[in-house]
Amino acid sequence: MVTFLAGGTGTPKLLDGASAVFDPADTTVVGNTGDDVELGGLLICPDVDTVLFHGGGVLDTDRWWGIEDDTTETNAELHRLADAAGLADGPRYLDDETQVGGRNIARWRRFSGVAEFMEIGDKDRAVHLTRTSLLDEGNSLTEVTRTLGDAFGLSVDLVPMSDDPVASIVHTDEGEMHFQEFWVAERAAPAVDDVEFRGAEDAEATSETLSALTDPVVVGPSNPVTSIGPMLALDGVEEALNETPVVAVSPFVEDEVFSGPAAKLMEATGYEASTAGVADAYPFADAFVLDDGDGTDLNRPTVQTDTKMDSRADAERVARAVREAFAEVEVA
Ligand code: FO1
Ligand code: CA
Repeated sequence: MVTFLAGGTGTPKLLDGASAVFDPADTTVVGNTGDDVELGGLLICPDVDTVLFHGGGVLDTDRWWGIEDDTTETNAELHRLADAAGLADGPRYLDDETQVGGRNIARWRRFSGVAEFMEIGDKDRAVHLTRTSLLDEGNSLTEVTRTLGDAFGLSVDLVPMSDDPVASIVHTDEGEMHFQEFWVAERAAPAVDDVEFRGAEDAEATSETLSALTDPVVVGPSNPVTSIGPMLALDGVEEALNETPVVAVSPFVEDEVFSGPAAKLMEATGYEASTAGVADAYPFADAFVLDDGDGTDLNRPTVQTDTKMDSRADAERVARAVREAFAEVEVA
């Protein structure tokens, strides 16, 4: 049995090769939900969906989000309508805290659908519609994710970290904003002061998540702040990681990051933007997989390989290095 903690791009890339090394039937993937937003009344779970679409063989692997060859007619029409009506473009937050059905709507991640600021593909939207409707019928996000996993023919067990809303809020020189506003609308341009996981104190890790954390855990090369941070902010998660073997794959080669805003967000939250900073953020990690070109001395067992992943063969190589790292901490 093995459990992967998954954020946006790095860990799904690793999962692409992991099935050759770890039996998918014995693999659980815990998805970050700190990036989730409600947009035009639909709940979007980008990190969970990347794993879902990847497992279903339909992920757009140029962008590593959304469905390949999806159309965007509804999104384009939303922009056309808003423009014709003279409505301003850009993210529009909703302020009320209405409870709808079983869905715990939280205002700090709620956006109106006017001029939809994230590009939601037409097939992608069908997933959000189905998810939101099943939540409104009273199902938990865990149950809905299992249903969608079956629909996409997933061979791994995919679970959201929590059924409760948590939102990664980025505090910037232009005010506080949701991670999706920072990343998609602002292209990560504002200077960052801090990152907050709003709702995390009141949110519970699901029992499925806590039970998966009794197995050996792989922290993929995801963003330590916005992909893994929301999970670590939940009660019981770090404690569980302290009790089980953990191998982390660095998303850096020394101080060079592979993709995304990790460096900026790490510096803002008090970590060095480097492999050494990742090791500081993961005190529970028992061993690391580092790139061949990464000479960081971590005082913890390390296995080195080429960690750049552009193909399934690359991902398999990194997954084999993960297995070797587990051997270093005496877990088969
Ligand atoms: N990323 C973008 O840069 N622009 C988008 O318009 C966009 C839309 C989008 C829609 C659905 C989805 O699941 C993901 C989407 N992403 C988009 C990716 C997302 O913003 C982040 O890359 C992930 O949250 C990172 O973990
Ligand atoms: Ca540990």
